[in-house]
Amino acid sequence: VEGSGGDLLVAAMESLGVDTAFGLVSVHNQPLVDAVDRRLRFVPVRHEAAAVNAADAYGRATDGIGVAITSTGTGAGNAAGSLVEALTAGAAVLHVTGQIPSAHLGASKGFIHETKDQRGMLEAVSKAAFTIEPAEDAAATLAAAASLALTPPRGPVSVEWPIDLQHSAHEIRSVALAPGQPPELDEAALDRAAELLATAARPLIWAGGGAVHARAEVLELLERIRAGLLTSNAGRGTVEESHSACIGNFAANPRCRPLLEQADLLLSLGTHFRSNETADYALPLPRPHVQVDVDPAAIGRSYPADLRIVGDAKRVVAALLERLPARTAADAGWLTEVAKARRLSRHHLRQAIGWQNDVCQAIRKFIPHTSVIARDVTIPSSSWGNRLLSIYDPLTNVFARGGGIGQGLAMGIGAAIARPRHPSVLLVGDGGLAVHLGELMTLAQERPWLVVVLFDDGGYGVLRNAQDAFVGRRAGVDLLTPDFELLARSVGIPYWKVDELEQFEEAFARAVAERGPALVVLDVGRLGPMPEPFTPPVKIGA
Ligand SMILES: Cc1ncc(C[n+]2csc(CCOP(=O)(O)OP(=O)(O)O)c2C)c(N)n1
Ligand SMILES: [Mg+2]
Repeated sequence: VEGSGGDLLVAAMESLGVDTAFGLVSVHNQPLVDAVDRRLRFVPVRHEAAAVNAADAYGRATDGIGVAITSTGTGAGNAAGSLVEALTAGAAVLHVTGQIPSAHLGASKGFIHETKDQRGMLEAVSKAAFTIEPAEDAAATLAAAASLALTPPRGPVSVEWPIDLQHSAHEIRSVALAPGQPPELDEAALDRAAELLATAARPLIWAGGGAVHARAEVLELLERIRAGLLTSNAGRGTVEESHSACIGNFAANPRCRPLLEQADLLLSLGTHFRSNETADYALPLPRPHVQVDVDPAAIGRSYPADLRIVGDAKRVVAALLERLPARTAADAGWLTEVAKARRLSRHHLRQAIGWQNDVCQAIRKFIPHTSVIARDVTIPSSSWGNRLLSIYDPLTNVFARGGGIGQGLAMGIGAAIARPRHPSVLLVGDGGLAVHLGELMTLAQERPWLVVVLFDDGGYGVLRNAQDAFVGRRAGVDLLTPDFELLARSVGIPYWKVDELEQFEEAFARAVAERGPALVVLDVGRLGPMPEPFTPPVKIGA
């Protein structure tokens, strides 16, 4: 059979198990949009950055890949910020973008949408970028791009497709994936690591985003060696956060300091020990440190590694379990210390956030463990959403890992479309929502089951707090916000306003019961400040 480039893209999506593409139509991607819309689902977003964010979250929420379609030039450029996020997060995205007709490529004649070195621009922000040329290479190029995106460490891969070659006739066949081969495991290093784990008295495990595919193995290891579990934000849910040995994303909390000091072994799994989670790499971590990562360059980069193991967490932890005795040398009292650190650090945070703890608990009460909790970069996310609001499954842990505001709404939409049988929730601030306010229309039009919980403090609250604490003068932080009730009404999204804490539970429960889009706005000014105003976990000043 023959078809357009769009039909070929549909065949690729079918091979990948992807039923939806997110994008913005243009003469430079018309055949792609047309075929996806005819045969699968095309979601028309209002900005190309949102297309990539939604595709990214679709991939994260399904443990797969998402597909984004953009136009040439400005359209591809608009996608760049979100490609940066997908690359930072190690999230698989197949980004297909237009390109000017192949006959004019590189000629700088000012062809409509022509861009100076579009592929170079995409290479800078993606894991890799390809150009489809000649047309006969299209299937192989799409397969190579998707395979690379899905090979750990995952990432976004861009494919630019000259418009004439999208229109030309393609032979339609399924697109065979060829993921990269995993590295050979170092048996001697595994033996040595097992010995260290078996003889440690007070072991800790630190699970990062690279550990989330090893859930059963990490749980078994945790219990076998009777360790405590710290996670990065990205590693949350590797073990359900209700587990008594799971301290979670609290390593930098002062109440965990004694535990870090007492521990006599650290096993880290697929983590980069990023600045926000390690007090800018100043957090003292236990030694010896056994570091496992699929990327050899990551080992020893942020913290010294005493033993290096290159490999993905699932295979490595399984190999360690084979080598470990049924019972190891852990101190009888160690798990008590772990549970204490877990309890004290959570208590410390609850004290710091005041009334917002009630909001946190109410959200957890009315959604199932399978619900995606998407988080934009707002104070409620950065303080409690990233820690206290328990995650039970890593697929539900969707947030901008690079810390860029404004990406949450499209991520929430993408995740909610990927998991239509479960309610999804988005935590977002008024500043973050304003970045891609247009996506409220996408939400209203597509009607995924997404409850948007908006914290309106009339500005960039976290920067306001930082300026108050460290600068003494405010600049660029106070914002006009719309009347959200009118805004919601104008696009047909059910709306609740919360000015008093007592109203939240009922409003949220009713919003979840909508089984579609809903907006719950908390007036943070009226609800009052947190006992400890939240400032960013970064150094301000020299
Ligand atoms: C793309 C991007 N631009 C700027 C920033 C800096 N920044 C971090 S948090 C923040 C404020 C977000 O405001 P809002 O969403 O209202 O949340 P709030 O802090 O008020 O809770 C800003 C501007 C950023 N992180 N990302
Ligand atoms: Mg705000």
